[in-house]
Amino acid sequence: MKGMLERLRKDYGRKLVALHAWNGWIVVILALTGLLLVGGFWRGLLGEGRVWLKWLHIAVGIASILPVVYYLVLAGKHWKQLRQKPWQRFNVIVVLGLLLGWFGSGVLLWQFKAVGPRVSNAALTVHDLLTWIGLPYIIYHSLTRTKWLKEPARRSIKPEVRPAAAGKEEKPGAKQHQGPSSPQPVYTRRAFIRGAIGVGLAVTVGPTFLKWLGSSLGSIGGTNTVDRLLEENANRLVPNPVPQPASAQVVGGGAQGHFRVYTVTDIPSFSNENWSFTIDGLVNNKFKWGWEDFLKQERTVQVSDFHCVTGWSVYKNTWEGIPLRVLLKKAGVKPGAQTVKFYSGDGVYTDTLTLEQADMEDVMVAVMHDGKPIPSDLGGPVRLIVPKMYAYKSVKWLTRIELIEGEHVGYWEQRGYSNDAWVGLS
Ligand SMILES: Nc1nc2c(c(=O)[nH]1)N[C@H]1C(S)=C(S)[C@@H](COP(=O)(O)O)O[C@H]1N2
Ligand SMILES: [Mo]
Repeated sequence: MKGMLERLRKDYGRKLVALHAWNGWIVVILALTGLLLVGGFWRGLLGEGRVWLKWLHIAVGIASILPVVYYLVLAGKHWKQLRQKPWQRFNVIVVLGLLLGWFGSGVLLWQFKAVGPRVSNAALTVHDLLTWIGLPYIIYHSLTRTKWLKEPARRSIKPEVRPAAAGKEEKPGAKQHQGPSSPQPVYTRRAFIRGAIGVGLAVTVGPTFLKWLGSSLGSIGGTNTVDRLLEENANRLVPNPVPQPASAQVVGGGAQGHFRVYTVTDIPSFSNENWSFTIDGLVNNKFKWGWEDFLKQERTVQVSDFHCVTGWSVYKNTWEGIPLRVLLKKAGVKPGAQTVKFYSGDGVYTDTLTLEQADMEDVMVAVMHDGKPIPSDLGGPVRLIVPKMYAYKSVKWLTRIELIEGEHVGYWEQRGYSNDAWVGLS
């Protein structure tokens, strides 16, 4: 063991440089794949590619621990070397903290099913927070250390090793007049460039960071952005549904957390003219309702949590709608039917439940959230809610339910998501 450590530590300087380069590339890959994954914009474009990207991000993320562990083997010597350089020591601590934090929270996000939503939620917050702080830090760090900045830096630190100065008798006073290569202006230029990069990053990344911070803190405070989404509602369905008392009072006390708007298409918009709700396939009574017919149906109210596989949840949603089992009863499922297939009005997204799953009492065709219509961004006017399963089952803009024989593979399941969507520990 000792011999092995010795061997690992041999050639220490060259190895540190190589480690640093490896680490840099790993961070670049993780940053790019991570930002693509988080950007809602890419969902539809990437499709199946998104699932591959996620696996790449996870695999490289796991591999990222190797250079860290290797560094720790070399760290003792490096640390002593940095005795006189508190800022470099600070930098080492920050980068190690970032890498370990990203790694730990990343493993928890990867294992979302085993750890359950509460842990995933916390891990996602940590992962995001480290990204918003760490990425600008690392970009700043690497930009200010590229060669063109480093060379003058070296000269300014050690002016005595400049070949031009070497061997010459130093005449007092002569050094002050060496023009642009004298230490003072070089330092100023470096400081200026660093400052400019810092300001540039603050301006570009800052607003997104503040927005994220605002919404995370907002969700802790119990407010969320649903009201804002409702103001921007693209749907034009009249009249508005009249909430049941439990819904109007928001018996759940108001949703906690905020929805990330996920869609694989453009957000569709509906009006009384182009919206309808159909049940067909293997049923005795097919029907197709317009908006006013839909509103005539009896509705119930439930309070339930909503979990996405990517780590975020919204707790204590007060949903109002028609229980799916009631609709299926009304339609009269024929004996040959095995699968309930849900179609989105976006024309692309589908998902399924087995008949047995569809019979769970909290599966709901929802039309209101916290006493208000569901905004178009969140799947309104009518979306499916399957509280006991991850939210990719909760089809937005639900317009059709078909009873079929055999199986159908839903949109994300076709692209690698598990058919088993049960939420684990809660
Ligand atoms: N039509 C449609 N329904 C959908 C999706 C989608 O992209 N299109 N995404 C699913 C996923 S993965 C999640 S997490 C939730 C997100 O719901 P939200 O956008 O209201 O937050 O909707 C689900 N239903
Ligand atoms: Mo999701």
